[in-house]
Amino acid sequence: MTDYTTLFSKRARGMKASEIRELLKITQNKEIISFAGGLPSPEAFPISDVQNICQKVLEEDGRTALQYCATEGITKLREALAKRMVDKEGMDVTAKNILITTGSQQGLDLIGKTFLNTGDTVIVGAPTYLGGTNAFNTYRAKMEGIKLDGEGMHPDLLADKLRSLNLHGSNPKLLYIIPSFQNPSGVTLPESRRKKILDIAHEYDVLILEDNPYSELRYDGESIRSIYSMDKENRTIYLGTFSKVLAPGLRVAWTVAPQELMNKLIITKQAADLCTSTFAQYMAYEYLAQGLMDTHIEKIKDIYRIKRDTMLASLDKYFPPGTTWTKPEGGMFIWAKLPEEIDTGLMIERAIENKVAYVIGAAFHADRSGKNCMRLNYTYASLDKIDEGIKKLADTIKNEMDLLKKKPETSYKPDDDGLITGV
Ligand code: PMP
Ligand code: G9A
Repeated sequence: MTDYTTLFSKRARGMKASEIRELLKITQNKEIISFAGGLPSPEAFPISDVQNICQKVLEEDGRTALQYCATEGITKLREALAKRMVDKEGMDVTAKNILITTGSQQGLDLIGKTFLNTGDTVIVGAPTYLGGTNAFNTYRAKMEGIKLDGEGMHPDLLADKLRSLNLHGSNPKLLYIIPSFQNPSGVTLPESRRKKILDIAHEYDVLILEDNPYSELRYDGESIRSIYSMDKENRTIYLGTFSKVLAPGLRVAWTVAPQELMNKLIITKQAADLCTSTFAQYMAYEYLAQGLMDTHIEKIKDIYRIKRDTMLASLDKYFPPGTTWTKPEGGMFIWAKLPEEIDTGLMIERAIENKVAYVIGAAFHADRSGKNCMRLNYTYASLDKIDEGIKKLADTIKNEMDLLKKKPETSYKPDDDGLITGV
């Protein structure tokens, strides 16, 4: 065999490596201060609680916890999550609406596999989570990006886009939304926009995929109801995960869907992995049942709030004129916009040489725009490294500006469009 590429499916040929996953390998080098991956703070992992639970699960339920389980997941975890969705997100759901998945990344893939044909259109934010676009891309969908402002997707822009696509004979199937503390921008959709977006989805008969890993990580302000809880027409599918609030290594997440869809999603998952790790599900259940989840979330919120404030203060202190950034009320990310002539994709090499990393803006745009932008994660780096890392990054940007031999004050167009990407 010399040329395997001729054997690859069209689907596999179109698949691209995730820039986040690739960077993760580089940032494992301890010398590099990483603002790249959206990783929780490793110092905050509740290791001894997990150890105690592990012991309990093995002693009391070892024979079932180490066995295969139903594809939809273990009943007591589905029940506990349904109750949590009712209490925390105001959803009208029971265990029958919950499918346990291996990370919400699997939820994204299962939804792509279940709904998307080659050439179908998915509406996404510009920027949006690249794991989402990668999942939809696997099923050869077309992505249509809608620029975001400081409050996420503007319903008018969404309506305009759907109208013009309709005129051209395209009826998008899916609208992918990360409503709270969006990855990568950190911005949050206000309740009024959520309602309008639902109305528009109704008008154009589009399914909404509400991906919500971050809403419980709110550091200021009031929480906002989920889109799923406002939906009277069963057109929303919701993704939740333990990854950001407990530990991504557990790989336990859940998809909430109208019952009519459940059977199909379960069949799709059967072919993917039979079931999510039974053992990990028992662990997640015990963590919830012992009431440890809420205490842990309060603890990490206190840690992350300080980290966010530290990063914002360091950005104020060091970033040069002509740069702007979002000020998120929660989640894990700040989105920074640099002068237009800077390409963060080219600058990343210099940043890594300077021992600091971020994710490049183009990675979060289906059309590879957003070249002058970057995503900064503030939860992973230790508190004492955040200031040092932002200083290194600011120095990298200033050098880049010098290299381009342009003065930021004269070359940069002021950010008066309210959009968080490009001009
Ligand atoms: N969706 C979003 C918006 C995310 O940020 C992430 C992780 N960064 C995921 C899905 C996937 O998370 P997991 O598979 O660990 O649940
Ligand atoms: O490690 C991953 O791929 C999960 C993190 C996602 C992100 O950085 O957004």
